[in-house]
Amino acid sequence: YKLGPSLMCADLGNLEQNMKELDKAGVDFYHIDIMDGKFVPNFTLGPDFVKTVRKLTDTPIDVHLMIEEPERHIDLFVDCGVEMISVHQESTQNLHSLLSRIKNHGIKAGVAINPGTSLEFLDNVYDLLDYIVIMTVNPGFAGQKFIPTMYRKIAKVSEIIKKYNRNIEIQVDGNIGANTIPKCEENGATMYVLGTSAIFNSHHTLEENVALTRKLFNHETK
Ligand code: S6P
Ligand code: MG
Repeated sequence: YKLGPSLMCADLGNLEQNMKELDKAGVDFYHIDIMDGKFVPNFTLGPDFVKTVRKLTDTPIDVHLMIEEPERHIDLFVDCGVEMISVHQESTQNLHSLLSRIKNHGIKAGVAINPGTSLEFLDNVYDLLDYIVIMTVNPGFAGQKFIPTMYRKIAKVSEIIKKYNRNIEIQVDGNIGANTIPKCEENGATMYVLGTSAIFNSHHTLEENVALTRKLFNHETK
């Protein structure tokens, strides 16, 4: 499994210090949420923030685009030097061509799927996918509650991937923590986005919280 802190939940006034601790804790990627106030009812980070993060770390950066018409803005994010970009199935009319564009830049391509979206479309784009992001909350805000029907969706996506016989990762995003990680793992999730539920809370230091999070996984599947 891979662990990726969601930087919208970091203490932005102490970003460098937060990232030093997280890199020391050995996190596998950084997840950066981009919201446009239209596709989702909130605004968050943008390309300048992504560039700042790039300067601070060599750890892979995963950009999660929650924006309308992502095809209009994709180059802005490609140019930030990131390793992974996910776009929402619901946000574009041209998913296949958009994913091809991302892959042509040598960047891993992901599709993010809202809780209410079905999985049939995957049959038409799986040849281009490096990862699938199962939204386990409706996107827009940190600190929401996990939607329990999403466990079955994770299991379904695992089955579909097996059927395709391709190496596609399953990322889960939204309220990932002690109460939800064991069941996500059981159902086949491989990448975990860590926000307020797992690490960005005042109970312990970031390093301690990453260590505690690792304990939630079944060691056999490490
Ligand atoms: C939600 C966003 C997520 C959040 C993450 C926060 O719209 O895509 O990446 O940052 O869910 O984690 P938590 O534990 O506060 O839900
Ligand atoms: Mg996200």
